Amino acid sequence: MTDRKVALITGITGQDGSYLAELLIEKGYTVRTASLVLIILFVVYKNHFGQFLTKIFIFFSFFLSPSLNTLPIFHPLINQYHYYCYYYYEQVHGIVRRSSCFNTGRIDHLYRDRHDTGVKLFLHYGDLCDATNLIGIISSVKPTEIYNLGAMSHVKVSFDMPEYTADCDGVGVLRMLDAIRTAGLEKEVKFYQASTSELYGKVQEVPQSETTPFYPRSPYAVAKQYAFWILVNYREAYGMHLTNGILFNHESPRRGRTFVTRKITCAVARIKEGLDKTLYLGNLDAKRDWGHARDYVEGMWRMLQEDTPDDYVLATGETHTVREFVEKAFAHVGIIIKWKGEPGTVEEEGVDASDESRVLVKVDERYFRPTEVDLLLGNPTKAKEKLGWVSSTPFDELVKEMVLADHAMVKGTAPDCEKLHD
Ligand code: NAP
Ligand code: G4F
Repeated sequence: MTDRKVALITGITGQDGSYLAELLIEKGYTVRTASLVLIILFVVYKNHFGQFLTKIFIFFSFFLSPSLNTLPIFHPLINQYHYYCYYYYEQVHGIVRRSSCFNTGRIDHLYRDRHDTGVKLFLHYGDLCDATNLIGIISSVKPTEIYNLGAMSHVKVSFDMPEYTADCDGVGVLRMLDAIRTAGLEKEVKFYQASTSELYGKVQEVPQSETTPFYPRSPYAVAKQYAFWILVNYREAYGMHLTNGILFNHESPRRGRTFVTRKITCAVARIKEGLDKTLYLGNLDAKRDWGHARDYVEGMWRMLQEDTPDDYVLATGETHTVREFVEKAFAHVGIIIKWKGEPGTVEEEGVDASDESRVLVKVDERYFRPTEVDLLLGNPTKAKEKLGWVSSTPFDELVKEMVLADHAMVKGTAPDCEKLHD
């Protein structure tokens, strides 16, 4: 393994990809740029500073570079002289799918034109279904860490597009692993695979941990199960540093709007502002272990800092129903939901407790799944003990942050990071 730090993220335009790119840039993946620039400056001006001071400085800039890099006083120098060590500046790379309109809304705040100084994020067109393209990108970028977050990630949609889901989410991982081997980087790269709690499906024990048997319940989960095992096989067969992160649901204001949490918080904001009347949902009794995406990308990073690859569950250790999420989200805009009708049927509805003629939530069977995952509850003990990782955003805080963000967006006081609609 090398001490270069060059990360490549597939799925960088998605929720997790955007938080991870932010995290890696924040973590100072440009550390060596700072030290190199400063060394060059001191060597060039050594007569000015004197030999002794220069040697001392070089010594400290190698060993204390992380702290030097974070000092704002050095930022103008780093930006001005970055071309002396351009190589080290190209630290975070992302693969973006070609689209007829911009799909980079979640990372636009990180992206700068390549002709500018101090560029930290580089984007490449690519697709997990195109092996030649993946070999080309991996061979030229020569990453030291790959985070494979790209996927057709919607469970319900996977029933409509099972073959594509298998290709992208299952075989796509095989393509990535073989691209690493083709590029001759199997001893250089640490690889993270975005595995999922959906693998537990029809759960065989509660709570679920790394040792719980899998029982996938959707084409999405079956594809991800192939990905999980091909990774384990390549790890054992070729001694590669490959890690599965079995992540339970994690949400944020950047969550896609067709996932249930964001669908709810968007609707709550629009109903509050009088733009919509009713929110239509499927199974209100499904239970999920919901954390915050920002916490979970920190866990992904920690997994790849380990010397030995392994598989880890990331979860909060708490579970809540969709119904509870709905109640809490409406409560944040001052609306109390009262449930009426036969629970668990399409007859059930949620009305405004202060004006029962206002039907705010209805059940639409269009959102039911052919096979459902009723209960997910993770046991994150291994991640806590080995990585020192814990989920730090409580459920109430997560719901509140999402509602406030969507309310601000609907009122036009905050930007809309993407324009997808359910
Ligand atoms: P997301 O917001 O749906 O993002 C998915 C990303 O994958 C997007 O950047 C998307 O590009 C990209 N993508 C889709 N098809 C691709 C293809 N054929 N080739 C290359 N890229 C492709 O998902 P997320 O919530 O960030 O989740 C990230 C990963 O973690 C996914 O693999 C997901 O299955 C997994 N996961 C998520 C959770 C969760 O609760 N969020 C839990 C467990 C596992 P576009 O922007 O162009 O669509
Ligand atoms: O928000 P969801 O669509 O997420 P789901 O199916 O749990 O999958 C997410 O988490 C997985 C990790 O466990 C990831 F691997 C996956 O990529 C994705 O990020 O649905 C959550 C629950 C389900 O039980 C669903 O049936 O909410 C229920 N639900 C009820 N009404 C609904 C709706 N889900 C959606 N999307 N839309 C509804 O109207």
